[in-house]
Amino acid sequence: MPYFPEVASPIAYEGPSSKNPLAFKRYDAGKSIGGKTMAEHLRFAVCYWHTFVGTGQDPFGAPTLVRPWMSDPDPMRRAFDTLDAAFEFFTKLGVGFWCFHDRDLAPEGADFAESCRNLERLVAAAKVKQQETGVRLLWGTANLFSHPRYQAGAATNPDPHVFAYAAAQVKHALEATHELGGLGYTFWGGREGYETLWNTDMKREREHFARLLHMAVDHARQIGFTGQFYIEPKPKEPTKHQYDSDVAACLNFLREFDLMDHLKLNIETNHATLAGHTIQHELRAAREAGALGSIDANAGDELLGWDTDQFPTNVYLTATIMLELLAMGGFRTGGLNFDAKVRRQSHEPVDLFHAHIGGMDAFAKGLEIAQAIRDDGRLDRFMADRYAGWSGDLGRSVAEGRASLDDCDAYVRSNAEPVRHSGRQEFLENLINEFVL
Ligand code: XUL
Ligand code: CO
Repeated sequence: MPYFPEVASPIAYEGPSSKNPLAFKRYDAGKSIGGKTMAEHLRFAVCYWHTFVGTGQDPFGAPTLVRPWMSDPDPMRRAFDTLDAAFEFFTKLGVGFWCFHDRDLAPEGADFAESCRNLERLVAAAKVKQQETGVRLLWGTANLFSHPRYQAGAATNPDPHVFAYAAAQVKHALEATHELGGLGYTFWGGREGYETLWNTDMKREREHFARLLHMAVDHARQIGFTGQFYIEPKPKEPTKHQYDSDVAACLNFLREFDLMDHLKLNIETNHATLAGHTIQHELRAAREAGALGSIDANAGDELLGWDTDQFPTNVYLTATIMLELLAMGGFRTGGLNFDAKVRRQSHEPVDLFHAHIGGMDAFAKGLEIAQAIRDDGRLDRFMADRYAGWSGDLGRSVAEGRASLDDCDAYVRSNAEPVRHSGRQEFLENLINEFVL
């Protein structure tokens, strides 16, 4: 029995004039854009946690989402049913990748050994499904934040016993990821932060967090996992202050603890907003450090100050993201993972299709806009002209470290006042809109 009987397989591209809500209007997987297909550029992934095991529960009310695959009272049978629903969904949607946490895929058992066995059974079943469908694992991760044992953090817990628990869980999640041929492994600092500094040794906790990452890198080497590790910045939620608060904080952390060679960043739109940045800023900061790895594609609500994890529908936003991605030459190991959830009133399974189709179309349009802006060349030329002075004698001698304060003093004395140039912000905003409108 299919879980999504109303959806034909796979969702077809019907073009911009289609009125079929279960068809793509922009995402045409095989269409070539700048030498690569849309599917190759966008590398869409579906997340397991919100999409298949999210319930719609909020602090004010009970679960609302109808999820027929979650109805069996036996947790393991429920997990296998959920796996069936997930792979039916991936295939019908036509995405190439998925992502999971260990505990979304398999339930926690009575003790750690049973939890590990549960995970192994689900991984074996998922491996068969991957072979049957060709869907690949973009990244795996461990849930080190839901269980009460992690209430004071995982790697940053004051108790080394909890650190060891988290490390053991990472070992098995990493091995599961490896077994499934995962292209990456993500660390998001679930509760790696603090509620109050009155009870927190921040220096020690950050050192321990780095230790866990080094242990994971060592274990990967030992088991032959060559996928990319990611760290995912987020400033707050669940803790008041997360140690991986934004891209700059993560880069500093990776440099401080000698991890730059081993981890890149997995950047999420709503986390950027919570950090008081734009996604454009966060992607640019990571890209310029050679550390942009993957993207958790979603959107926040500017009127709400929390992680609403909505599906991205704004093409201005997706165009901005795709401009940064094209500027770095596209994804290598990463992709666009919809770390997003339907609203709790969108309780029917088919709403999952509407949500993902909308997100994929918004990114396909964003890709087309970004490629057109690059092909047009005016934006790049404006930028090159704006900094052209740095190719002259003065600019080069400063940038290359040959000029002293004395040299600058002499230069200024023998030249007239610098000529001011307009930043042309509104002109450039209009230029972008030429392609968006
Ligand atoms: C939490 C979040 C996580 C990570 C994976 O805000 O984004 O789902 O993506 O642990
Ligand atoms: Co995320």
